[in-house]
Amino acid sequence: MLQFIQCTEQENENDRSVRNELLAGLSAAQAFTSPKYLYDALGSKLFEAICELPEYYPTRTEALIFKTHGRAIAQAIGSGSTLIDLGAGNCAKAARLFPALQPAQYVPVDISVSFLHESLQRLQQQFPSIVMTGVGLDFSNELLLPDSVRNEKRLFFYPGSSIGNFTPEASLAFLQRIHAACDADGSLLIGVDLVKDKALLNAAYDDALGVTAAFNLNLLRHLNHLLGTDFEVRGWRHRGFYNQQESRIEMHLEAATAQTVRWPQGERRFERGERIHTENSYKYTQHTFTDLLEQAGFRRLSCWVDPQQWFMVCHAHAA
Ligand code: AVJ
Repeated sequence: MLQFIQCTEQENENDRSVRNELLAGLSAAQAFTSPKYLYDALGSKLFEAICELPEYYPTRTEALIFKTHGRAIAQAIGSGSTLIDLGAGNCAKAARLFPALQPAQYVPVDISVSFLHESLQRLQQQFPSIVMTGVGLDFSNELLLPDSVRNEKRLFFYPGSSIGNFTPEASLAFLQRIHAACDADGSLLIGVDLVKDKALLNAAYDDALGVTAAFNLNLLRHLNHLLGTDFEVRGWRHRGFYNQQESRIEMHLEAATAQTVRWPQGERRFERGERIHTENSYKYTQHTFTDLLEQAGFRRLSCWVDPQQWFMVCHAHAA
């Protein structure tokens, strides 16, 4: 059985609240934008390219953990789960777990259900015995799943260290919402990037080919499209570095020269060197992250790391 449900309004280009939120951020003394605007069609492709870079270890390291510990992970989870894939995209990471996990229902969730159509049609042919329910939902603020998502044995899947985009406080709130969406038999399978040598972190977010720079700079093209701003991409530089104090990677766009950016209802002057903060990617120690899971109400944790201890995958029961 295959079903698609669009829950939240899809963000369209003239959405007032999106405009207001973005323009408020751009007009702030310290200009900022939400990292979700990095992912237009080209941005999503550039992120896929990032995942192939030798410097960008998270994707490959997480995959290694799933490969090495797949049996133990499947054993901790058991079969017949309702696999809820948060930010599923092309559904590839979850699909690799199907043979070992044998879920009863697969529920990929993404902002737009249209992202899920093709991949899910194909997956349903490959795994006809799994009920598949594609859900279009912006789960960053609220996690209200449609009724056709079974309550039994929910397994929330949140790989790739996407949790790193939230501040630790927002992460706790997000994990609490997942916990609340679980019955006593529910659980969470989550990937998180770990604190490591600063040089490795800096290289992963400022690669030699400049793919991460292109990914970050592409935001300006996306903003021009969304807001009618007149950003000149060549007038900006990518900055990506580890902030040890805050335990996070920061990405910024830095004005190479003083300039004024205009849009239909306003403008903003940027001095040379002034920045727009475009992303945070928090890094955890094994201990601070398992603490956070327990604070959110999760119990009976099993965690796996790669030999270099660069990345961690945790399974945690709701009760
Ligand atoms: C998709 C949020 C996990 O933080 O590593 C990669 C995004 N930004 N390179 C990350 C990203 C720059 C990525 N996450």
